[in-house]
Amino acid sequence: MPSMRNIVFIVMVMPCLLIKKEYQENIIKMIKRWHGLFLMVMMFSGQLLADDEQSKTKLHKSSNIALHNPSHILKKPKSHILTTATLKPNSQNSVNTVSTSRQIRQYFSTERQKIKVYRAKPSLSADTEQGAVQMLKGRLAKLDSNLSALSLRKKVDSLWLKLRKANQSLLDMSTEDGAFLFEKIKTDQLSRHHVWYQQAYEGIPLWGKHVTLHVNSQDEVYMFQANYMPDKSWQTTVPQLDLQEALKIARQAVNLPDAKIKQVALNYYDDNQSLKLSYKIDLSYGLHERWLVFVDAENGMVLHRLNNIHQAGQIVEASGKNLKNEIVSFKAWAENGRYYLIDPSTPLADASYAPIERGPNAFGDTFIFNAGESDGSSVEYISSSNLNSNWDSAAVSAMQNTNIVYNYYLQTFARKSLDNQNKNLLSAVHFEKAYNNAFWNGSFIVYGDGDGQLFSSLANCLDVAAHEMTHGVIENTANLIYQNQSGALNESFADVFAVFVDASNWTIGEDCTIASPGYLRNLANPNDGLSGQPAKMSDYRYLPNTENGDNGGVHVNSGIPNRAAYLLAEGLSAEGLGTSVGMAKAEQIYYRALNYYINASSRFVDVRRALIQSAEDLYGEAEKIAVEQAWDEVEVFDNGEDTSVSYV
Ligand SMILES: [Ca+2]
Ligand SMILES: [Ca+2]
Ligand SMILES: [Zn+2]
Repeated sequence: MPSMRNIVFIVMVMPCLLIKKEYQENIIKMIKRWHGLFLMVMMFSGQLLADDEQSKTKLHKSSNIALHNPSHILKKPKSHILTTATLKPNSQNSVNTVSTSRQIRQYFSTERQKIKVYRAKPSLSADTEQGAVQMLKGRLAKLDSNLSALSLRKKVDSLWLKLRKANQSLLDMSTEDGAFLFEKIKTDQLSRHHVWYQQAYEGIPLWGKHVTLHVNSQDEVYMFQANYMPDKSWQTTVPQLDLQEALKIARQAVNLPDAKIKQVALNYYDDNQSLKLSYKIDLSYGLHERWLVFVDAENGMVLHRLNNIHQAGQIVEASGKNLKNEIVSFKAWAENGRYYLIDPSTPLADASYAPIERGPNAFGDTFIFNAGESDGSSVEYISSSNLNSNWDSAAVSAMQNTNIVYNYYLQTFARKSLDNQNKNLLSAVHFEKAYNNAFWNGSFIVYGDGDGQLFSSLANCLDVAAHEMTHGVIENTANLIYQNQSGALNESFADVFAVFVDASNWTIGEDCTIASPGYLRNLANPNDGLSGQPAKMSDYRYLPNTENGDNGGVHVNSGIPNRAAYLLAEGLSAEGLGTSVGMAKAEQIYYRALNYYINASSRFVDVRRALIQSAEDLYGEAEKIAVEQAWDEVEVFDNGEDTSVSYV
């Protein structure tokens, strides 16, 4: 299958960090083992699947969770059935007529003076965006003396109604029956009562909306807390979606077609825009899966899903020594007394799930794996029995550098991971024995340990992590084709952003290169480096577009655009050639060009033009001139003619 081979060759060779002639043997060796990487990817996904299936099967057999009959749970008294009627509009002086938060603030400051308390000064906290009171404190309401013989439950209900009626315009809460459902009451050692109510509309709960009333032993309300929806004129709806259809949608939403339905109820779900009538469906599967899914009862859209397993594991703050012997803090996953080098909160802090059992989610998590000096066919989780010691130091470095690069892109460009859509950040350390390279394979950043002569562990190099992760960013932006000039630009952008991230020097690989001169490449002086590179077009090397020719010299000719980047950011000033724009402007100019003005087949001259356009967009004439000077220096001129070159 030659086509399959070629695909794998491209995947393997594209991200290689070095490919000077004397190291091409390594590449060729690697290519000969092409089946190794292919196997790794296949085996890896296969292994997760196998584990997942096994544990599910096992758990399935031992678990015995009773299936509730949803039709019983769903059945509601007749008064709870919704109509298409609309609530009457609010009165003119209600909070909802106040449109801006500033007006709402003013409203509350006036209203604060008028809180109906029977004694003492009240205090008020409010959500000024929503126009909703969060807390009232003071002597807010006292039970009428003729009611003191009533049961506790009747007394608190009466106090609650009294408080609402006395402060109707402030609270903007319905005083109708069914607007608040009693939940529970607790009495503490000071004989104070704490009462919880669930907000509802015509008896259907508003999910997550509760109020708490605090009553002292003299039957006075001394405090009130709330998270509620002010009484808007809600449009009522009736469920259009069939229950069985909703259950099917919910099972699909959590990818568990055989999940058991533990409970179903109609709820209103606040999606921050409106109140949606929904089926609230509580699902379980085995012991490790417990989900709450909200399905819109009108159109079947999944409004929200929430993993309800809390005891299985949790994200914890851990620390360990990296390859530099520094103590590094990072997030880890704690489960069954072990700690794993997994951060499910980066790049997306969504609901926790079971990362050990299920492996990486579709997106949104960071995992560091151990290839165990293999070709990746036996990757394992990295874990420690101690939160703050005994961690694999190469893995700690990989986690640390992944976080730094992720945060760089987030903070500098508001970019959410490599694809700007919270793609998983997956790395593997200890790839093969004494492997002198690192690569990006489209899913994983993979690090070798180095042979101890040419390189030490490549996971120690922040700029290597940034280089490989930037290949992932490029793949999701300009997607420069990995051959000839566009390929050299792919390599160059990976190096340039590696310097923007690791900004203290213009060299690549100084923390993991043992052989002289102690780094792999030098953007300021491309001739000087473990693999010497050309620094201007007159030294451009016309290599064949083959594996042996480094795809037309992608790791060779990248020296030319590399030096142009150095000149733009610092070198023009440093070498007395003009005025550089500084790192902060340069990185914005480069990022904008990569996103909007560079395409898959761009040549050097196209990037010169793209950077000029970005400099003009973002800054002005001085920055535009700096781009022109930088590219003139490396002899990439723009005379408006076709400057494409032919390849041997
Ligand atoms: Ca996540
Ligand atoms: Ca560096
Ligand atoms: Zn590369």
